[in-house]
Amino acid sequence: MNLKTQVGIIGAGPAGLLLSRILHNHGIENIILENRNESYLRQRLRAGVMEQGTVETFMEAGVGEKLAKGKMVHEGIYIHAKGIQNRLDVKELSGGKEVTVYGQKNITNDMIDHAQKDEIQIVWEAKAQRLEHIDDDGESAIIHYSLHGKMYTLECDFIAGCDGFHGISRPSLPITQKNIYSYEFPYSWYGILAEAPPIAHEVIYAHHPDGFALQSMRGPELSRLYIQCPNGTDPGAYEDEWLWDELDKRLGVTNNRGNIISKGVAPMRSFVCDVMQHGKLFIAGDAAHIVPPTGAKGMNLAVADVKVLSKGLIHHYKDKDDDILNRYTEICLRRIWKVERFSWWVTTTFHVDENQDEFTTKMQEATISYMLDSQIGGQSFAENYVGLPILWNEKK
Ligand code: RFL
Ligand code: PHB
Repeated sequence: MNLKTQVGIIGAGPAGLLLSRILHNHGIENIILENRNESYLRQRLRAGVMEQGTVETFMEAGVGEKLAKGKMVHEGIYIHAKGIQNRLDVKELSGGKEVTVYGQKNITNDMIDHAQKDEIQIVWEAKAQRLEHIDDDGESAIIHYSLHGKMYTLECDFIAGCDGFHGISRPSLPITQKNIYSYEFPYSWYGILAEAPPIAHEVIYAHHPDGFALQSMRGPELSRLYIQCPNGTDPGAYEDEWLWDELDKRLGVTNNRGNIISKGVAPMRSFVCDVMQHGKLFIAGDAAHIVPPTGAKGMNLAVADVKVLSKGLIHHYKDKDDDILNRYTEICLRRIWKVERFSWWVTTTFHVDENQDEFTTKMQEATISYMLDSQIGGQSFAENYVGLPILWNEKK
């Protein structure tokens, strides 16, 4: 079907769904085109930790009733290093802020439910193939998309490219290699979801000679655990027994063991595209940047972009004011680079490279003890962990 709307959104991940909801709340028409089918989106397991500002954004957008009931609030984290279990009081160190554990899968389902209740159009299995008239040429922008083997168009005033790292929006911008900053880490994460009560009520980050490990959760009866593994590891590579023993050793706890219902391997990459807009096209979330998962920032960054983009579009339609839209890339990047730095720093502090020399290990241990022993070291971690503010004003 050929369609027409005000804002055409590509992708129904957290970025696309949230943008759609906020625009809808302000009377701005939008349609989402999503490549995958609905059940795939509803099952996809990913992020877990939300910054305070992310939770507030979902609440303000009116999709937070289940989040308010099901959320697990964390006031601190555990750091297991040199055989000792330490706790960092993030709430105290950040002046009263906290983070929340609530699965990306759950908030995705909540947003899809709301969209369907309010008859916001999500076209499933619709793959955007080509964008036309994205320049300021006085024409409507057009997304050419395929659906069940046929090509159609979505005509719109603006295109929001929320189509993740492998989407078509970023490559449709007039960018060159010079606009791309990328780093591949020499290790990956092996993640499991297990039907077992998490042993610690807050997240444990472990620095261990055999590699990083993390204990998190998705509910009172569901543990989410990760260990560092070599790049290219097969998800079937590790036996359950070996995994539990390795997790216990690295995390310094005796985990509750239960049925492992999911195993997956995630590579680790840092990536920034420093152009996030051109004419009528704006990109947001993983389409524009990737962080390694240590520090839990990917979805939070996507939400921050959407806060800026939605405000810019609301000002455009309601006040004919394009100041924020014009400065979209600049406002977002100011925060993105700091979050990239934090994610890279936590990753390189806690992971052990195969060929790591002893000096590097000592530097990692000193970084961790600085976080634990120094008020300012702890505050610096906590300020980033609970979420940095968006700076709206022009750079002085
Ligand atoms: P998404 O979620 O990738 O959604 C993009 C959507 O676009 C669709 N798409 C297209 N649709 C139509 N036409 C096309 N041509 C299309 N091309 C793509 C895709 O099907 C998809 O549905 O991007 P978005 O919305 O920007 O959201 C980003 C987050 O999903 C991501 O950053 C986080 O999951 C990262 N992440 C974490 N983030 C956190 O904030 N906290 C965490 O605790 C956290 N833990 C994690 C993570 C990511 C992980 N993995 C698997 C990489 C833990 C892991 C293991
Ligand atoms: C998660 O729960 O998936 C998680 C928690 C903390 C992180 C990354 C991921 O740093």
